[in-house]
Amino acid sequence: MNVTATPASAAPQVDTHCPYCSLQCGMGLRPSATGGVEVAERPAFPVNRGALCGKGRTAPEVLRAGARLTGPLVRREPGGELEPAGWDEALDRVVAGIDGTRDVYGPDAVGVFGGGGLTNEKAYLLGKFARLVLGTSQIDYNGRFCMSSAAAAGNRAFGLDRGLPFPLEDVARTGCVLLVGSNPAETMPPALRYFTEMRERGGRLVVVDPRRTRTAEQADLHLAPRPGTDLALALGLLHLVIAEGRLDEEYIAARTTGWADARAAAMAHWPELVERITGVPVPQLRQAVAYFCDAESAMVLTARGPEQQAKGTDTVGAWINLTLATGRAGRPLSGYGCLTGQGNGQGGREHGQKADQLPGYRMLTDPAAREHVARVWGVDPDVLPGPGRSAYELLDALGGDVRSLLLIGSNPVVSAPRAAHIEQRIRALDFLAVSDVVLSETAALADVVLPVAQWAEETGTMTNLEGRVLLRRRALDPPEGVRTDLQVLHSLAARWGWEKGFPEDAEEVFDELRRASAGGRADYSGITYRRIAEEDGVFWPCPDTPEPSADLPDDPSADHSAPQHPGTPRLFLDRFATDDGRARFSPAGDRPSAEEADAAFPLLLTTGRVLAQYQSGAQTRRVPELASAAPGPFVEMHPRLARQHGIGEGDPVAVVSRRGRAVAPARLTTGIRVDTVFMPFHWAGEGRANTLTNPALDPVSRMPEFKVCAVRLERPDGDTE
Ligand SMILES: Nc1nc2c(c(=O)[nH]1)N[C@H]1C(S)=C(S)[C@@H](COP(=O)(O)OP(=O)(O)OC[C@H]3O[C@@H](n4cnc5c(=O)[nH]c(N)nc54)[C@H](O)[C@@H]3O)O[C@H]1N2
Ligand SMILES: Nc1nc2c(c(=O)[nH]1)N[C@H]1C(S)=C(S)[C@@H](COP(=O)(O)OP(=O)(O)OC[C@H]3O[C@@H](n4cnc5c(=O)[nH]c(N)nc54)[C@H](O)[C@@H]3O)O[C@H]1N2
Ligand code: SF4
Ligand SMILES: [Mo]
Repeated sequence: MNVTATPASAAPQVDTHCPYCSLQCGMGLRPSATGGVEVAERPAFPVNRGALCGKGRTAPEVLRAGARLTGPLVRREPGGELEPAGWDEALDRVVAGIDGTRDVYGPDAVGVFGGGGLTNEKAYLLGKFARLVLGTSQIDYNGRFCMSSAAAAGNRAFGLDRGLPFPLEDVARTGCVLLVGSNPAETMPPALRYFTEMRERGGRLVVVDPRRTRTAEQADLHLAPRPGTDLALALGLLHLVIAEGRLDEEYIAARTTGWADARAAAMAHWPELVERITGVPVPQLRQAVAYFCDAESAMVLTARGPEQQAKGTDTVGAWINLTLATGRAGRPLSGYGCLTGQGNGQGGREHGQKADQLPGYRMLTDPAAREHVARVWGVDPDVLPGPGRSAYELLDALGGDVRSLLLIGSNPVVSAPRAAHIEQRIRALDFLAVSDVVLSETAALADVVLPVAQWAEETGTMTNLEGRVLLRRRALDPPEGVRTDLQVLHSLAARWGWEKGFPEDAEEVFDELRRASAGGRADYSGITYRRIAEEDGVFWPCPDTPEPSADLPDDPSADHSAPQHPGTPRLFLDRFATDDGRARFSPAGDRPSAEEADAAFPLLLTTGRVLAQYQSGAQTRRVPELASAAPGPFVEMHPRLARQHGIGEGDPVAVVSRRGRAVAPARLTTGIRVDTVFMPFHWAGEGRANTLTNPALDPVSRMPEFKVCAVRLERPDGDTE
C-alpha cells in the first residue's frame, strides 16, 4: 500500500474517499499487481490535497479475503456455533426471527441500530425500512455516542446543526482557534495542516485538553482542565470577556437573544472559582481570552472532549456563548464549529436513522414533516411511528422491551458505555442479526451475520465534517458471497411484501432522498451525483431552485438562466436559521459531572483515540501495519501517580470503576494531569475501556459520559494498592 511505490499503470484510477473518519480524504484507487486495488494520491481534492493518514493508506487491507466475511453465517441451534449458510437461508432466518418477535410482542419489540459510517443512501433507507417495513419506532444509531451534544447545542443556538458552518480552509485564515477536547494530530492528521498554516500566518492556537497531546504540543497555549469541567471553563472565559470589557455589544443587540441569563451565569463564575473547579490557573485563562479577543477573527472548535459528557449540550452551549458575546458567530473566518467524527457522521444524522428524525433533518413529531415524507414514501402519515429510544436506552432495553435487533454498522460490545452490561443485554436478545464487513465482537454474538460489500466496492454519498456531500465510487466488484447493504434491505423488504420503495441502486435511492429532504433543514434536493463529481462535492443546504439572484426582475441584462443553487459553504453570514434569525445564548450555569472523584474512587478516567486504530477497532485491528503500530490497550498516567502506586512503565494495572474492572499495561507520561488516567477504547477483552465508562446521559442529547468517570487503580491480581 506504499503510495510512492505505486507503479504507473495504464488502468484508469477511480477517484473516491477513505472509508474511515469525517475528513473523508480524497484518494484514488487503481488495480494493484496482485489483483486487488492500491491507494494513489488525489492531490486535486481540496480537503486533504493528497495527504492521507496510515489508516486511509492501508484501508484496502480490509478488502482481503483473510480479513473479512465472505459469506453469510447462521446459528442454527441456540447456543451453537455460527455456520456458513446461503443468502436465502440467512435472509429467511432474519424474517422468521423478527416475525417471531413482532407476532408476540408487537413491532416496537424490534429494534434497529445503525451507524454514522453508513452512506447517506443506507442511512436513509434504513430509517425508511424500520418505520415502514418493520413498523417500529425503535431505531437509533451510534452517532448518538459521537456528536449528538454538539448537534443539540447547535440546533438550540443557531436553529441548524451542521458540524462546521464553514469550509476547513477558513481555519487556515482565521486569527485564533480555541480547540476544545480535540486531538486532530491523531484523529484527523491531514487536517492539522490547516492549524499549522493558521499559525504560520500569525494566528494563535489554544488547545483545551487534560492531556498534552500531539495537537497540544503545537499550541501557543495549552489549558489542561480536569476532565468534565469544560462548562465551568467556558463560563470563566466569558466572565473575563465581560470583566475586561471585550463584549461586542452591538452584535449582541443585533444578532442574538437571551444575553441577560447567559451573562448572569458567567458572572457567577469568577476566575478564582473557575481555577478551583478546572485546575487551570487564572493567568492562563486571561491569556486565552487575550488571544481570542485580540484576533480580528476567531473560532471555537469542539470535538468529543467537552461533548461526551452528561452535560455536553450545555457545555457546548457555553462555548457557543463565547463566540456570540464576542461577535464571532456568523462572521467571516469566525464562529463555532464541531469536528464531527465518523465518515458520514454528518449525513448519518440527517436522513432518518435517528430515533426522533425524518429525512432532511426533519423532526418526527412535526406534522408537516410527517406529511411531506409520507407523501414521498407513498403512505399515510399516520402509519409513521413516533420517536423511539436513544442509542444507550435502546441497547439497555435489549432482552427486555426490545427482543430482536437488526444492527448495521456498529460494534457496541466494544464501543458502548458500561459495555459488560450492554454485552449481557445483547446476549439476552431473542434474535440478533448483524450486517458487517468483518466478524466484529458484536457480530460474533449474532444469530445471523450478513456479510456486506465495502467502500471500494459500492457507490454512495457521504457528507463530511464541513457539510460537503461527496461521492464514493465503486472501484472493484465485491466478492461472490457478499452483498451491499442496499441489496440486503431490498431483499428483506421484498420478503415482507415491499416489492417497491427499496431500490438496490444507490443513485436511485439518492434521488428519492433528494425529494424527501426538499424543504427540510438539510436540503439535498439540488445535489446530484453529476454535480458532486464535477464540483468536488456540494455543500448543503442546496435546494433544487435557481441561485438566489440580486438582479432586478426587470433588468434586461439579468441572467435568469442561472441554472442551479450553488450550495452553501458558509452559513449564518446574514442570519441564523432560527425563526427570528437571531442566535440564542445558552443560560446554563455549571454543575458537577455525574460521577466525581471520591475516597473510594479517587481518580478520573477519560477515554479516546490513538492514531493507528479506528473506533471499536473492528476494521483496523485486522490491518497488520496498524496492529503493530498500536497493538493493544494501555493506561496512560503521570509518573508521579504511578510512583504512588508502585507502578512502572509497562506494568499491568487494573482500573476499577463502579461498572467494572479493566486491565492493561501502564504507559507513563508527564503530559497528563496527575489526577487523571486515560485509556483508548479500541479493544475488546480485559483491556476494554468501556467496561469502566459511565452511561449517565445528557438530558437533551442523550449522550453518555464517555469522557469522565471515577476510578481507582488496583494490582491486576485484585489487591487494592
Ligand atoms: N485515529 C482515529 N481517528 C479517528 C477516530 C478513531 O477512532 N481513531 N474516530 C473518528 C471519530 S468517530 C471521532 S468522534 C473523532 C474524535 O476525535 P477527537 O475528539 O479528537 O478524539 P478523542 O480522542 O475522543 O478526544 C479528543 C481529546 O479529548 C480529550 N479529553 C478527554 N476528556 C476531556 C474533557 O473533559 N475535556 C476536554 N476539553 N478534553 C477532554 C482527550 O484527552 C482527547 O485528546 O475521531 C475520528 N477520527
Ligand atoms: N470509551 C469511549 N467509547 C466510545 C467513544 C469514546 O470516545 N470513548 N467514542 C464513541 C464514538 S464518537 C463513536 S462514533 C462510537 C463508534 O463505535 P462503533 O459504533 O462500534 O464504530 P465502529 O467501530 O466504526 O463500528 C462500525 C462497525 O460497522 C462495520 N462497518 C463499516 N462499514 C460498514 C458498512 O458500510 N456497512 C455495514 N453493515 N457495516 C459496516 C465495521 O466493520 C464495524 O464493525 O464509539 C463510541 N464509544
Ligand atoms: S484522516 Fe480520516 S479520512 Fe483521512 S485518511 Fe485518515 S482516516 Fe481516512
Ligand atoms: Mo465518533
